[in-house]
Amino acid sequence: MTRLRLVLGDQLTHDLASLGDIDAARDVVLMAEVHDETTYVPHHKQKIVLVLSAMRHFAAELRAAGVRVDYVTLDDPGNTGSLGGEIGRAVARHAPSRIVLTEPGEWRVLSVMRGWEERLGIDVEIRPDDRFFASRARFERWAEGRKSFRMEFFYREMRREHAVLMEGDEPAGGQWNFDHDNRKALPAGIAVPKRTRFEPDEVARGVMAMVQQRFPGHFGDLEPFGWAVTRSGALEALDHFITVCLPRFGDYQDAMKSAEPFLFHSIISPYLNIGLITAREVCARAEAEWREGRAPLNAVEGFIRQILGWREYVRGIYWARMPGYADTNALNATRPLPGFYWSGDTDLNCLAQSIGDIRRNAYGHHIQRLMVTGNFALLAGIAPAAIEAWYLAVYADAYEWVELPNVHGMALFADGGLLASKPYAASGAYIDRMSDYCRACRYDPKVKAGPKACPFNYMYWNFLIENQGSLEGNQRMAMPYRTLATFSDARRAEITRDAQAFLAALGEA
Ligand code: FAD
Ligand code: DLZ
Ligand code: SF4
Repeated sequence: MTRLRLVLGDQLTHDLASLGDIDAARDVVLMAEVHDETTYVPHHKQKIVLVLSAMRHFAAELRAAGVRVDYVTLDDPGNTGSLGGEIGRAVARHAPSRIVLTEPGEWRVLSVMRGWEERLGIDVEIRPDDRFFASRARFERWAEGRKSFRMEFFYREMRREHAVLMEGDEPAGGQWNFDHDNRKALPAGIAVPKRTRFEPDEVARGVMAMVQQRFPGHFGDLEPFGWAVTRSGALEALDHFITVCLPRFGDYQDAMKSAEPFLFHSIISPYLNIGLITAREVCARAEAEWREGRAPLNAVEGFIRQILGWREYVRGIYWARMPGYADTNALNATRPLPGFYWSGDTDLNCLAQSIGDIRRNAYGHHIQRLMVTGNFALLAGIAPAAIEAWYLAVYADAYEWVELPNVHGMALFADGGLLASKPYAASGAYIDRMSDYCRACRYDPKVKAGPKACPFNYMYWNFLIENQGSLEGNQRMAMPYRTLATFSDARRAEITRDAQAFLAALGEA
């Protein structure tokens, strides 16, 4: 009997669980481009081009391997616009005995899929997504009984369990974490490598024309489009990172520079998140570089920690805490999202540069996300749901399972400290230390009050004053609160006055 196997746009992996035992003679793979998935947020145009082009290539690869693929394009006249509608039409076309799925990356999609069995009257089998090191059940076992989750302890268990960077029972180099060697500012004159970008092939050009015509109002520049849209292209990009950038990844992981959007970062998250390359193969490649003496341990450990640690950990939190996770708002933040998050039109140069990079590339690196756009949203008290919808739209790698914990937990502290032990709040001094943005800004990071003062400075202290009740008891916030206690009443009043004037003007931006 025919089994209908659905492959979603972020499941483009040939050994995907739902393709595992495929019978090429009888089974049918369904892939569908649908309006609902392309518009649930105004995705960056490049993200839509990447996903749909990669889907089309993946379908062609399956067909070349002898698999029957039923592929529905966005402009198919019968397209119902939803995954549920397309699975229903495919059931009518193929009369399968069962539907086989791999669990999707988002709660929103899983909750719809759970209703398919009853609606369609046939068996629906949902298989765990085994492309991650830790299954959802494995993370839940680790999390059970813990009041707060700390990535570092989870990461150590993952290192041991998967024998990554281990020497017997001990971590390679005698320590689990080499962060004290990392996170330097970028030295003047350092050459930043030119990155592998890809000319759009015929498939991508076709999708670009369709996206331009159908989604002109979506965020971001369509061109130049430089993403790989096949596994072989993604492997080429990975290879360039591993051989050219990895040795300095750790050192300059937190640095920011105008007109250098990628620095020494890997730029592989869009490929990892749609399955063109897998976390296991990326970690294995990085570890081999260290073992063969081509990259230092601080760089390789730092890089592997992002994937085997952070990426797995945020996914675990997402599934352990959804659907309620998104609804918490520990700091009662309610301000609407300022319009400049979409336009980039602001005189705060760090924000203008970071948002400009995203508009051009559908990419921003971690510190831009956390310490510029995220830090501003935290200090300004932007409503979590408003800023989360922005983060989900603007990056080529954005999927809720990874976006939400990073924004809600790490950047906004909206979960009250489940994920991060303290808010990542910082004044202009941090951005000045880690970037060249302040040099070309009309504000001055060294000025604390008045029209020339960097808004991050008074917003930082205003944030501490406004959230004193919630944050003062946090051990890791003791130092800034001790400093705040030394401020005179006049200084506190000045902070409040400057912050309120700035925030009031934001409402008009
Ligand atoms: P590198 O800096 O080269 O890191 C290597 C890999 O490690 C990344 O490709 C990614 O797979 C993984 N990684 C690193 N940090 C994290 C992290 N905190 N959580 C999960 N994986 C991580 N990542 C996404 O993939 N999608 C998102 O929507 C997303 N939203 C974010 C929002 C905020 C506010 C913050 C602070 C971080 C977010 N991240 C997100 C995590 C991280 O910033 C990106 O994965 C990274 O910048 C992608 O660029 P890269 O591939 O060059 O990463
Ligand atoms: C992101 C995305 C987009 C833009 N379009 C599609 C699509 O047309 N068809 C599809 O199957 N998947 C698409 N995706 C990926 C899905 O949004 C993703 O599978 C879910 O969000 C679950 O992670
Ligand atoms: Fe950003 Fe302040 Fe620096 Fe301007 S001075 S770039 S607003 S941190």
